Amino acid sequence: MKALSEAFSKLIEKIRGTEYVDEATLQELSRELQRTLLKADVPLDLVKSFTENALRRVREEKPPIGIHPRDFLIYVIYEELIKLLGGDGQRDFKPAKKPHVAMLVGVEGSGKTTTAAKLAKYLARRRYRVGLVETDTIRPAAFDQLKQLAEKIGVPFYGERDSRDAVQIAVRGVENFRNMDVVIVDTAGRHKNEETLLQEVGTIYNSIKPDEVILVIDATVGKLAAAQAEAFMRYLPIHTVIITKMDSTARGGGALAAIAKTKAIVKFIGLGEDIDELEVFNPRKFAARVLGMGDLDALAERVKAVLEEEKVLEEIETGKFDLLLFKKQIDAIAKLGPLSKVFPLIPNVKLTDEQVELSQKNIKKWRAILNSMTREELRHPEVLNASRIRRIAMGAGVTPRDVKEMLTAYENIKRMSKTLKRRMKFFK
Ligand SMILES: Nc1nc2c(ncn2[C@@H]2O[C@H](COP(=O)(O)OP(=O)(O)OP(=O)(O)O)[C@@H](O)[C@H]2O)c(=O)[nH]1
Ligand SMILES: [Mg+2]
Repeated sequence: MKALSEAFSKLIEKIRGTEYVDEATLQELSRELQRTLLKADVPLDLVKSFTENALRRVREEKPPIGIHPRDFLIYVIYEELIKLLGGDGQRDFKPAKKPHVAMLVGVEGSGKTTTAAKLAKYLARRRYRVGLVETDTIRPAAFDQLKQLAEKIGVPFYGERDSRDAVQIAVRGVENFRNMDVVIVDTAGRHKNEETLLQEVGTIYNSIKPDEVILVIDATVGKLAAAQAEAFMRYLPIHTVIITKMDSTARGGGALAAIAKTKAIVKFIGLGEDIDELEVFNPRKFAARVLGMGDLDALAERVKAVLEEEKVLEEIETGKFDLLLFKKQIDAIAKLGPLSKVFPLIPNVKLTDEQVELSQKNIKKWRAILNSMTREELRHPEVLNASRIRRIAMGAGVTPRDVKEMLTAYENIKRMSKTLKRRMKFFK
């Protein structure tokens, strides 16, 4: 994890230090990006598609207005990295029924028993009543291992020290905790061979029909995580994945990417041996950490706002321009930050300081006015009459004259819209 973020941070530093992002620079950066991803053990096909996508986007999409090419490059790498890690989406643990039965499976030493306890603690802290069940009858110390962890975190435990029948322990354990919110069932990892292990967890699955099967994978296996997941998937469904030991390897990124490719969802990552070292996996946060930049989301927001703005301009060009679209556009522009910073970057728009200041003031006022309008008024500006304008002005804390001025500006833009080309000309 540390090695990975060091490699990526170096790359980002390099990009930040480049003055021009020309083709030669792009080629060099892309080779370095590939090396970094391969070092993280990201599967080769994903490395290729990652760099190809990033390069194509940088070449084709072009930095939006006001965004420096190198910032755009960082933004693209950031967004592609998030995609590589499984994308945005809900990952928190939300039990849908009572009890929610979760079963942990995984190969020997992957961290199942430790993770069962970590998860129990995580949930207990969120006020869920949790029960822990140990079904490992093969490793002699498994019973005591989980029992002790359960006592340490104050969560009830079920196990049968002398039983040899993992399936029956699972059934009785789930029955024993039927009044709990969540039951976590730990399974064996050590077995005669892979086949008998997979058969056993398959049988336990069919006997207790858990709501969630969680595959626990050791991050040090890197890209082999996918093959491991697929092996288990032949015997039982894998709903979610927890990747452990992210703290002790540079291959964690590869494991995460390989799992994302199987479409299984990584919900948590383990970051140490301690019982508290479990974290909800958030690809966005993780990518930002790996790239070693705190302000990435601010950059992403800015790029998205500009892209949104450009999209609105396109919509304007196609002619469906009502006040709702006008409002969307004003909102997008407002998000770009101080206009004094934005305008100098737009080609062919030269404004005096007073004009910039006036635009800034107008934007504030216009947002207030637009926010005081009903959806019907935004959609069909023609319904606006004197009494509606008075009501809107009152709501926005402006004069009816301000409202009329905004409407005039809107009408002008609408008229100009045929020739408007990706420029915020109307603020002239
Ligand atoms: N550094 C680190 N070590 C971990 C993490 N999770 C588990 N471990 C360690 O990995 C080792 C194996 O953990 P267990 O929880 O016993 O693994 P298991 O899958 O239950 O093992 P079997 O029951 O034998 O299959 C222990 O020494 C744990 O302390 C983690 O996130 N980071
Ligand atoms: Mg175990």
